[in-house]
Amino acid sequence: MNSGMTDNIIGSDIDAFFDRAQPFFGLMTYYGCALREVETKLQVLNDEFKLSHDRNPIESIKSRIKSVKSIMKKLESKGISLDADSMEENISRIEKSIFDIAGVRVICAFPEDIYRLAEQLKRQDDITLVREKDYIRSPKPNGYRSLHLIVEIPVFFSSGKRSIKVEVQFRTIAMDFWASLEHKMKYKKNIRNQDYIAEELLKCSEIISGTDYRMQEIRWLIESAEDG
Ligand code: 0O2
Repeated sequence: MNSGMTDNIIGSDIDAFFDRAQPFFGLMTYYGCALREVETKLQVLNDEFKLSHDRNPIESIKSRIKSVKSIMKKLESKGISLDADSMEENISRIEKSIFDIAGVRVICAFPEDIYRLAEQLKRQDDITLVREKDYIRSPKPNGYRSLHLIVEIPVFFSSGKRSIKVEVQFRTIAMDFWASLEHKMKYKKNIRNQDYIAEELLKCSEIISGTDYRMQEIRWLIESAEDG
């Protein structure tokens, strides 16, 4: 009997929690839909390029919705606090301050493919460019290289149209390899030789960049040899 009572209390708490969190789950669903729209656009560009150039500029596409924990950490790092009483207010703060809730990572073989695809995406008339950070032309001091676009895309729901922001990161296979190793180091605590590892990573980033451009030149040589 007692346990029945407890179950009811827990049950009502769970219902109350989900009722309050519903707008947040709704928001995450909207971001998931926007992510699929951007992915489709990139896949269309990839297929079209293959028709005329007989190769795919995109090696792979990885998409993710930022976890609640990462959203909370990012809010904290930006000094933004949430309001315990207003979910609507919290959602508005999250939407205004975090632009990478929906993220698409586009891995290309060659740097020129990155810029071509980014231009083709930006040119589409339903896409609005919100922000562009070119860490390929201006790498971060640690050696991080990637082209980041924040784009806004309209998504049509039964209730009407919503403009949703998506972060698109473009990088080469080599830049992606570097970023995933460097990302691991960030989350490891008490690493010995941290300075040495950081120096090595910086050196590798420069080597990788040089190799990316040399490989691109080799491809041009092969293609021009074919034409002649
Ligand atoms: P996760 O786990 O990938 O989601 P902002 O607050 O958005 O205005 P921010 O976040 O500095 O400014 O934007 P920026 O510079 O465009 O970087 C956002 C994302 O790029 C990061 O997301 C990483 O995915 C990636 N990134 C940026 N700098 C580095 C870096 O030095 N190393 C690696 N490995 N990745 C980097 P999150 O939210 O940090 O993480």
